[in-house]
Amino acid sequence: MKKSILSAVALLALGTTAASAHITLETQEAQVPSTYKAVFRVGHGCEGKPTIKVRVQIPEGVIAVKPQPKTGWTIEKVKGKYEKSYDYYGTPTTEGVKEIVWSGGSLADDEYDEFVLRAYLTGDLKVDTTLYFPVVQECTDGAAERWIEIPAAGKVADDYETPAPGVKLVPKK
Ligand SMILES: [Cu+2]
Repeated sequence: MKKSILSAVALLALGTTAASAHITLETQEAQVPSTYKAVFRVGHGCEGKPTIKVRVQIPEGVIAVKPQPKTGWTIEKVKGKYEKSYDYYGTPTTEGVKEIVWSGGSLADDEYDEFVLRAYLTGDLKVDTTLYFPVVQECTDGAAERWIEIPAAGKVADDYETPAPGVKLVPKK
C-alpha cells in the first residue's frame, strides 16, 4: 500500500490500524509444537489492481504443509529439502512443501478473500518469538506487493510498509 496523505487521513478517520489492510494472519498466536491453520487475509490488491497470484513461503521448522483447495484457483506445491530432519509424531521428516502458490483466480481490489493452509509447527521453533511467512502478491499488469519485511528486534510489523504476516509462538499448555 502506498502511503499517501489521503490514505493516512482515511485510516485515522476509520480508527483502524494499517495492519488490518495488508496481508495478515487471522490467528496471530500459536502453540509449539502443534498443528496450525494459517488463514492469510488479503485486504487489498496492488494499488487498485486485482490480485491474480499469491505465493506463500514456508519458513524452516514448519512441516506437513497442506493447502486448502480454493474454488477458482490452482494450487502449486513447491517441494524441497529441509535444513534438518524434523520429528513429525515419531517420523523423521527431511523434505516437504516449502512454497505454496495460488494462481488462476482474480481478486478485485475492492473485494476480500482468504487463502488457507494447515501445517505442523515443530518443537524446534523457538517460543516467545514471531514466526513469519513471507508472501508475494502478484497483480495484473506485472504489479506486485512483496510482504517480506521481517521486523528487527524491538520493532513491530506496523513499523514497516510491507511486513510479512506473522504468528507469535507460545509454549504448549
Ligand atoms: Cu495494506
